[in-house]
Parts: sequence; C-alpha cells; structure tokens
Amino acid sequence: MNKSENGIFPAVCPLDCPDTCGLLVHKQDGKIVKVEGNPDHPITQGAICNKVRHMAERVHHPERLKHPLRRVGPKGEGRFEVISWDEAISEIAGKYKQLAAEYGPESIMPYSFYGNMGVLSVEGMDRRFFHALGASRLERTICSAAGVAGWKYTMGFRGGTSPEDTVNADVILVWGGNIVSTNMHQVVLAEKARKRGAKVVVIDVHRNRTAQWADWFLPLYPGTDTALALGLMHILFRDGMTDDAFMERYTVGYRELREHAAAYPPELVSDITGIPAADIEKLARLYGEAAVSYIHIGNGLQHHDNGGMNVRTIACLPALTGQWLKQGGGAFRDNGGYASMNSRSLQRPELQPDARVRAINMNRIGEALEMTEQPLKSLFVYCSNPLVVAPDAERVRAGFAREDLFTVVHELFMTDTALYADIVLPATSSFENTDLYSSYWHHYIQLQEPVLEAPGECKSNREVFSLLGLAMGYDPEVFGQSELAMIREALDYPRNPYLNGVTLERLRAERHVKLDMTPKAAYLDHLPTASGRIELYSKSMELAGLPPLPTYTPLKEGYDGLRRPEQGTGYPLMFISPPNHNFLNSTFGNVEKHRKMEKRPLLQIHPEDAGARCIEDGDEVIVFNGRGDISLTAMVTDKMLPGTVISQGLWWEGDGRRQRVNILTPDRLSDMGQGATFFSATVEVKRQAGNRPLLSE
Ligand SMILES: Nc1nc2c(c(=O)[nH]1)N[C@H]1C(S)=C(S)[C@@H](COP(=O)(O)OP(=O)(O)OC[C@H]3O[C@@H](n4cnc5c(=O)[nH]c(N)nc54)[C@H](O)[C@@H]3O)O[C@H]1N2
Ligand SMILES: Nc1nc2c(c(=O)[nH]1)N[C@H]1C(S)=C(S)[C@@H](COP(=O)(O)OP(=O)(O)OC[C@H]3O[C@@H](n4cnc5c(=O)[nH]c(N)nc54)[C@H](O)[C@@H]3O)O[C@H]1N2
Ligand code: SF4
Ligand SMILES: [Mo]
Repeated sequence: MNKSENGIFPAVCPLDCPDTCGLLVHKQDGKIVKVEGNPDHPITQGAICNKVRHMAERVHHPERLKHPLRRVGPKGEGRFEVISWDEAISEIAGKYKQLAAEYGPESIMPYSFYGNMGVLSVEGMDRRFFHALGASRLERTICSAAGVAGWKYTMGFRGGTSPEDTVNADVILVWGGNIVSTNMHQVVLAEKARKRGAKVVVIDVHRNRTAQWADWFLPLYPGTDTALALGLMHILFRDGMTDDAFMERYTVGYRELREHAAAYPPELVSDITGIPAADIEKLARLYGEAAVSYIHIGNGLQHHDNGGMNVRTIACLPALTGQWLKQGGGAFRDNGGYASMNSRSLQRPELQPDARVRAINMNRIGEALEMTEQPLKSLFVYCSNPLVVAPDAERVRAGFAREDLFTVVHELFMTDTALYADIVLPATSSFENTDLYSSYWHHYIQLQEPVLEAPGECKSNREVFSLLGLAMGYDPEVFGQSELAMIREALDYPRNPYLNGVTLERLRAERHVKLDMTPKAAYLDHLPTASGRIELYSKSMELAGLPPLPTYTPLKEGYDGLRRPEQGTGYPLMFISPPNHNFLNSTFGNVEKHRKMEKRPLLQIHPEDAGARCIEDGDEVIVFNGRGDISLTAMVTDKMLPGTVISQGLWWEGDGRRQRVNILTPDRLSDMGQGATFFSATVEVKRQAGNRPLLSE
C-alpha cells in the first residue's frame, strides 16, 4: 500500500502481551486517528485494551526521537547534539573495532528484550550482528525464565492448553496472573465458560482487578504457592479424587508423589499460606470434582526465589486428575513452543567466531557492569529500558553512569536509560515496518506490513543492524537480506509440525494464519521430558541438585505464615510490584493519556500495617530497604493480607521524586532457569517528614 494513503489498514499489536491482537488502524493525512481490534481476528474479535486504543498518543507523540544524537553533557543529564546517521554508524563501528582489538569482542554486549515482539525486530538481524561481532551473549531471563524451566521439568514442551478450548472448562483457576489487565481475551473466553456455569477462582497475593471479577478470591502469602498446590494434592490423593489409570499410563512417580504429599495436610498448608484449612478443602473438592478444569499459571508467582518450583508443582495438578485428556482441561504457562520458528536461519549462530563466548544474565546487569576482570566496555540497548525494568535499579544506574562505558540506545523516546547513552538512535514504531508476529498464548501467526511513514530519520532495528554489519565489513548476503526473505526462512522449519502450511503467501492474503494444531492429538505421546512422560518425579531435577518431587522452600528474604516477620530475614513487609493496567511494562510511562489513567504511583498498604506506622490514606511515604528508597503515595486498603504491600506499574523517574520500584528489588536468581525474583523483596515504610515530595538524588 501507499504509506500516505487514507483509510483503514490491518496491523498487529507489537507489545509484549499474550493476546497479540489483530488491529485495524484508521489513517488520515498520514496520521493514525483511531486504532480498533480487528473483528475478523478469531481471538481479538474486535476488542482491544485501553492502552492500545490510545496508541496514536504514543506513535505521534511530540517527544518521539527523530534524529541520531551524540551526548555532550555528563551521563544522565540529557544534553545531546544531533548527528547524521553516517556519523552515528561510523562512530559505533569504529568504536567496536577498537574495543574488539583492545579488550576482545566480549567487552561488548547487547541488552534487549521484547519492547517490540516482531521476530525481525528482536530475533533477526540484531542477533546476527552480535554473533558476527563475537559479543558477550545476553541471557534473556527477565520475564518468564523460572516458570518456563519449572514447566518444562514437568511437561517437557513449552505448550499447554489451547486458549479457544478453555470455553469448555467448568472450573478455571487463575493462579498468580492478573488477566483482566494482562491477558484480556482469556477473560472473554472464561466469561463464555462462566455463562455455562463455570466457576472462576483467583489465587493471588492481591485482590487485583481479576480477583474482583472472579467468583472466589483466595489471598495467600507471597511465595507459598507450592505449599498450596501440595495441600491440594494431599486432599486429591487422600479422598480418591485422582485418575490413577491416567497417571499409570502418562506419568512417572505418582506413587512417590502420593507418599510425599501426605506430609502436607491442610492445617500445615494453612499455617504456611494463610488460607483457612476449610478453604483448602473446598478448593480441592471444586478442582478434583470438576469435569473439566483449567489452570492459568500467571507470571507473577514465578518472579520469586522459589518461582520455578511454584510453576513445576502447579503443572503437576492436571496430571493427577487426568485433565490432559479433556478438551479445555489442563494448564497454560506459555504456549510459545507451538509457534517456534527457524531461529538458526534468522539468527545465524554459526557467525560467531567462537561459540564458547561468555553469557551474562540480564537480571545481573548491575553486577556485570562492576566486573573488573574482562570488563564490559560497551552496551547496545534496544527494545528494553533497563534503568526502570531491571532489578536493583540503582546498581544498574551506577553501572550505566560509568564514564568509560560506551553505550548506544536505540529507542523511540528519551527513556531513563537513553539519558545515559553516548549515542541515541531513533527507532521506528512497529507500524512503520514489515514484521512477523507469533503469540506465546494463542495459535495465530500474523504479518505486519508498513502502514505509516517513519517520522524524521527513524530506522527499524533490522535496518540499524544491517547498516552496522555492512559498516563492519560483514557478509553483505547475510546483512543485506530482505525482510521478506528473512520471513520465508523463519517459516521454513519442518522440525515444528505445528508450523506446517504457514507461509508468507498465505499471511499476505489472510493476515492471520492459524498454526496446524492436528499434531496436538499426540501431545501426550511425544512429551520431550527425559522419560517421555509427565514427570511428577523428575530425575533431571535431581541431577540439577533440585528436589525431584515438588517441595516447598520459603523465600530467602521475607517470611510466610509459619516464619513470621520477626523471625524472617530482611525487612518486615513483603513488597510486590506487578504491572499496572494502563502501561505495558515501562512503555506508555511517558504518555500523558496513560499516566492520567493511572494517576500516580501508589503503595497499597493494609490498615493494620498503616496504623502501626501512623500512615493515613494519601500520605506520601518512603519505602526503603538496604538497596535504596523511593517515594510513593499511600493507599490504605485491605486488598492484601497484612504484611504485604503492593505497588503496581513500572513508572519512569519523575514528578520530582524517586519512584522506580526496582530500586527496591533483588537481583538474586530464581531456583530454576536463572529467572528474576522481583517479588521476593522486603521493605519498611515510613511516613515522609512534613509530607513534602522527596527530591531525587
Ligand atoms: N496491562 C499490562 N499488561 C501486560 C503487562 C503490563 O505491564 N501491563 N506486561 C506483560 C508482560 S511482559 C507479562 S510477563 C505479563 C504478566 O502478566 P501476569 O501473568 O498477569 O503476571 P504479573 O502481572 O506479573 O503478576 C500477576 C499477579 O501475580 C501476583 N503475585 C505476586 N506474587 C505472587 C505469589 O507469590 N503467588 C501468587 N499466587 N500470586 C502472586 C501479583 O499480585 C499479580 O496480581 O503481562 C503482560 N501484559
Ligand atoms: N518490579 C518489576 N520489574 C519488572 C516486572 C515486574 O512485574 N515488576 N516485569 C518484568 C517483565 S515480565 C518484563 S517482560 C520486563 C520488560 O522490560 P522491557 O522489555 O524493558 O519492557 P519496556 O519497559 O516496555 O521497554 C521496552 C522499550 O522498548 C522500546 N521499543 C519498542 N519498540 C521498539 C523497536 O522497534 N525498536 C527499539 N529499538 N526499541 C523499541 C520502547 O520504547 C520501550 O522503551 O520488565 C520486568 N521488570
Ligand atoms: S496490549 Fe495486549 S490486549 Fe492490548 S491490543 Fe496489544 S495484544 Fe491486545
Ligand atoms: Mo514479561
């Protein structure tokens, strides 16, 4: 199409959200005037979230970066001069050649995540470039690494129940996921089930929007979910609600698990979790007696020291009741496996001069920037905002402030991270590019073709890494490859039978193409665990030094119902900082419209905890621990059990106060998958003297 044409054009939501909606973009005079859900998309069905309905505010924001910039003031101050792309590219390539010669190419590292979910944007030319350079490899563990590892120990394959089947469920457990805000089309599907009489139960540390919508909310202490799941197993085994024939055929270790779960009676589990024993009994019966039961395992409960085990344990439940044989039964943690593409073609790992290149975990970026042996000398940040989203954020900021660190940030906006860059490159929005999208929840692959002219001199990730590759003198065949050729290669992947029949031609004609789900009929017969079965007992875990059976381990920092704050480690309140409704991680944190909808960053605190600290609703409070302090506005509410405080949303620094929640979160790694432990944080809270806003720094 002609990018300046008026009209209505198909598009894809690029955000890191399971729903990956099909959109219709209404355009007039080169600008988006309206964004709506595509009514023809089988999952979107014409409905999208508030955030993206207001996407035009972000795409056409007056503060969009439009030209390459070079820093002229101190890091963090935000003084830059405009330079040309030629200057920017040759400066970066020159610096990289010099660093590679002087310190080795591992002194350079990418730092990226999924600010844009397009395969070409974040898993294509960028990866080729860093492979060819021989840069340190980034382990992208910030989101769901612990949960994916835990799930895989039990099920082997990164895929579970198909979303569209969940309308058949009679009981839906939403466990540690705030789906009203983070996966709205699962709510639509659950509503259909509910019309048939299904019950929706939310298990969470917070009476969030999802809990308010559900039929039953069970609040528990953070990080105690494994104990709850074991308590449910105890009752299922005790009362004969298990499907022994299923377990005999499809699992290993059910006898060992039965014996093991005997040690988790409801009274003990109640003491640990804070859930009354009678409610644990009631939940076990509801789950065990349901004809079809579905568990949505959210991301929240795996952002803990014991997060892998939480997911690994909950993932065992559907096997106990034989739910995997029911349409709509089972569980979901991540369906990314169904849509896996030819990543070798896209990313070309063989370009690496040495495949044994070091790997650095993105959750430890603060620590990594402090290394004195083989130090990191350059970071290239794209599709991520680490100063806001990474744990122990002041440590991260201190690293980025290093005068000798050469930092490039490719961004749409001058984020808190970009303020620390030496070179800032202006990025296109996803609507200005061609890209390929899959979902980690539903089964539709989508194609985005450009519907807007890029403003100013913005370039896509693919273009930037292509230019850099060519400037470094790398193979023009690899770095000059067209978008369409890359898409064809990505889809050419016979090893994934679900991708069968998904082609560029069909995508162009149909916009969204469903994966071929026929191989799923043999799902249980081809589980890629060591035994080929569902592993209730996991030898692989044993070999990795983990308990082979689901086992509850308390959080490292904090407490549960047995180990009270005075006996726990750290500070007296558990600090949970999950996403908010109107931002997408830190994206939209600078858009007036979205900020207004969220009002301001709050600390939700229980009346008992507030009373003990003379804190009243609306007071400015200081929230602190050994890592630092932030200022928030207190909201006194009983939405949590006493002892837990909540602050939703990844706000940018601003409003004259220090408010990045990650200043308080630990950079410890989870029990499995080396994932993030954002929610295993403890804090103390005090009323701000004179209730004046605290000046940052
Ligand atoms: N509106 C909006 N949507 C989003 C995002 C966003 O920022 N905003 N982010 C996107 C991304 S990247 C992701 S990964 C997903 C995440 O979306 P979800 O899967 O919903 O996960 P979270 O929102 O991280 O956490 C969900 C819930 O876990 C709870 N929780 C914390 N600790 C525990 C615990 O120990 N046990 C239990 N049972 N619950 C606990 C939190 O209180 C929270 O309500 O959402 C995506 N969608
Ligand atoms: N305390 C706490 N911290 C958390 C979480 C939490 O729940 N609590 N959630 C964690 C989770 S689950 C995740 S996934 C991470 C997310 O962390 P990030 O992946 O860093 O997510 P965003 O904050 O949305 O930042 C993405 C950035 O990419 C930019 N961007 C978008 N499109 C493009 C593009 O095409 N090119 C380039 N170059 N840039 C682009 C956007 O402008 C935005 O600034 O945060 C984690 N941090
Ligand atoms: S953020 Fe999620 S729900 Fe909103 S439009 Fe994008 S994919 Fe759909
Ligand atoms: Mo995430």
